[in-house]
Amino acid sequence: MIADNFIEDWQVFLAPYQQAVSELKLKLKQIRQEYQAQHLHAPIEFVTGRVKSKESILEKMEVRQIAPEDILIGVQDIAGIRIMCQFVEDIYYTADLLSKRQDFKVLLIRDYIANHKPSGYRSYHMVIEYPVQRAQEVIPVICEIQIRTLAMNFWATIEHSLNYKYQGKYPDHILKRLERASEAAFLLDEEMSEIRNEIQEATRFFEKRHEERNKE
Ligand code: 0O2
Repeated sequence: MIADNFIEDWQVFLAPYQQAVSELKLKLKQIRQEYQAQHLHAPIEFVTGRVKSKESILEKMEVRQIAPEDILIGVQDIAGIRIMCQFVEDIYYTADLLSKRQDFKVLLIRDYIANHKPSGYRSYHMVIEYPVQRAQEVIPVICEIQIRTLAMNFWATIEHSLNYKYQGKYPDHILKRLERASEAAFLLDEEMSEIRNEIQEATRFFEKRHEERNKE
């Protein structure tokens, strides 16, 4: 493992990333609440976030041969936000909302939905620069936002766990199953998109009923 002493104090180094993740999670969850309050289809289903551990950062640097001085450009997902959506259309709608925000700048986009990775991975990645207000300074923090459907997330979560075991060197039968599962997730998204108007109407009806019942 690569030595960790090129960062003087990891806790201090990671603190702005932690703040960025907490603030962004709160702000993005707010989008869902805004749509729900107006009885509109919410483009965001749920939001999660995490800060990469020191060990995981060092491991990525080692695997990708990233020099210590390149950590900030080389590891862009130290702060990671994941947005889950019901439909593929919601992903692009959400990406558009995010690209128009005033509180961060989008640096680059990797669209693994239009072009999935060879692994079968599909997701929409946005690398942003988010200014974190600390006590005495503003620190621009790089953060990766992944936007995906529930089906894409299901596949990626399973594949990620399997990857721990096989380190990307899957036996043929597993590789084949993963490819088929990725294709199945793609078809599921397509089918759901076809009936999305009905689903959205049903959701609105259910939420309204739920609200009325709570008032009684
Ligand atoms: P974690 O935090 O445990 O999820 P790049 O390949 O550098 O051009 P990319 O894909 O944006 O661009 O960056 P990178 O570093 O390859 O991947 C960043 C994150 O995207 C990963 O984080 C995963 O969350 C997700 N990801 C990318 N490719 C795959 C894939 O093939 N399968 C799955 N399951 N997830 C993927 P980490 O580093 O895995 O850590």
